Amino acid sequence: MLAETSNQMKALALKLFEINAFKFGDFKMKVGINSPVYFDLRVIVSYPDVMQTVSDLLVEHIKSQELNSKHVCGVPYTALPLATIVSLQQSTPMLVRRKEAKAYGTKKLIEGIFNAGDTCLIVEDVVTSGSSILDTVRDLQSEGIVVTDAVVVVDREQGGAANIAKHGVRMHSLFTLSFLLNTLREAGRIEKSTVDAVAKYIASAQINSDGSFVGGDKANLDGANDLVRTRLTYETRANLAKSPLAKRLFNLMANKQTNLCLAADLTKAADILDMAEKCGPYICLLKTHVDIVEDFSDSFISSLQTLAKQHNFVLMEDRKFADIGNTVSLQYSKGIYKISSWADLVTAHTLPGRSIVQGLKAALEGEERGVFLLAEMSSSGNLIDDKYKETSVKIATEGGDVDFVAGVVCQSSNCFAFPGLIQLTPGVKINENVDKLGQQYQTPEHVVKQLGADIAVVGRGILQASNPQQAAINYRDRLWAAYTERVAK
Ligand code: 5BU
Repeated sequence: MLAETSNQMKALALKLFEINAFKFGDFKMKVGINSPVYFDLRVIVSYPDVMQTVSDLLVEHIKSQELNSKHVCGVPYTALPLATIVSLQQSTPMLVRRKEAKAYGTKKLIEGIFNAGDTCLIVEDVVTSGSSILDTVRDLQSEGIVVTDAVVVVDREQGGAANIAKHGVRMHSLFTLSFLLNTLREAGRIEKSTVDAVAKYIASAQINSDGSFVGGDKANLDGANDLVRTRLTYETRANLAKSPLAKRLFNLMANKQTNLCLAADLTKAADILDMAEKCGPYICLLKTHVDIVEDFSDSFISSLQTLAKQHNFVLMEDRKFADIGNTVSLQYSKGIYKISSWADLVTAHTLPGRSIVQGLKAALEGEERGVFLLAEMSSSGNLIDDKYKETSVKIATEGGDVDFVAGVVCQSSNCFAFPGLIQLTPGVKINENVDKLGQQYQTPEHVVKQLGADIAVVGRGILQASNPQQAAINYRDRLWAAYTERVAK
């Protein structure tokens, strides 16, 4: 590879990681097991510059490998736009494979003009077992078209090349998973433990073209679970986070050794400041409900910010925004509280849909901020069901705003898989199970070890203790011990 191309490839690898075209974590795969790496190259259609670079490199690859053919055909659907650009750049006519033959009319499987005996180059985005390529090859061959080569963007190195070679098709990949891992490692974007976990998984998860595993032993997949979110340290997760605020908070938690959030639900500014002063050294996050403060003032906020700096904790306004984008944008930045001017983090419901995230982001003027999206609540009888929860997590992990989403407020470890997000869990108290108004409590150990909390929110457990500072120390110690036990397993 030429040095210039090699640099271009490395830059593209980093860019693909940045735009979430691939992620590390614990993901369910089509073949029925979990994988520590997940590719979604569908996102590149939203980044014309990335699309351009990928297709330029594909064309260069086709030329250097002398893959001359009469037609090109993309494997539906992700590779279709790529195949279109390759076709345009090379003036090679395209063929389009229908995934389902039309129920009416001509029942054609392949659209485009061709003759039996014509050659066709396959274009594909990501190859795992190679079965999608083989489906396309089969349909082309049934029309008499000759297929000998496929260019692909990423080879996951799980046996796809060998599988398609058995059917007489050579695979030419732009990237291998190993190259991507090494490039990210070199650039300091992932840790060695991530590289090792993925490498271990790839070595043991070789797949036949029918989707079965080589050796047939699904239970023995080394590394498949090594990137489970709750087993990773906060340091590791800081490196995997897409949101700058999540990165900052993970690092702060690791350095300060605390995963305690104080819910400072008091109604006098002086009381909140007093509590922040006493508990500051033991918390990573101080959470406010600023609309319950009776004597709110700008000087209260500046004092709170000074304490946050002095004791190194992050500020979260638990506003639970829930309106249309335009309204939340105003609620976030205007009015008496001007939340966006001081709160590092806010919370929001996903009820209005993805536009809530865009609305909040639109209010910012360059400040580094983040949002936690609610996927579950701790109150008994709340109306959130599994579908709502799943969609909330999708909003948090997919789309163009993932750099703004720092975490998810939820009550269970299986709520989301991506280790770069922080799980915030309220409803924590040592000596009580419920309050009189529907709040349900769990112990510090239970929320961290069983429910997957990364940060536990404690309000009245500390605020109403006879010695709040001692209570904060106690909660901090128990929560941190539970976390260290969790990651040591
Ligand atoms: P408590 O005093 O520890 O019960 O306070 C819990 C805090 O967490 C309080 O500020 C709530 O508004 C907040 N909270 C919650 O309790 N349950 C939830 O599901 C969500 C937030 Br979301």
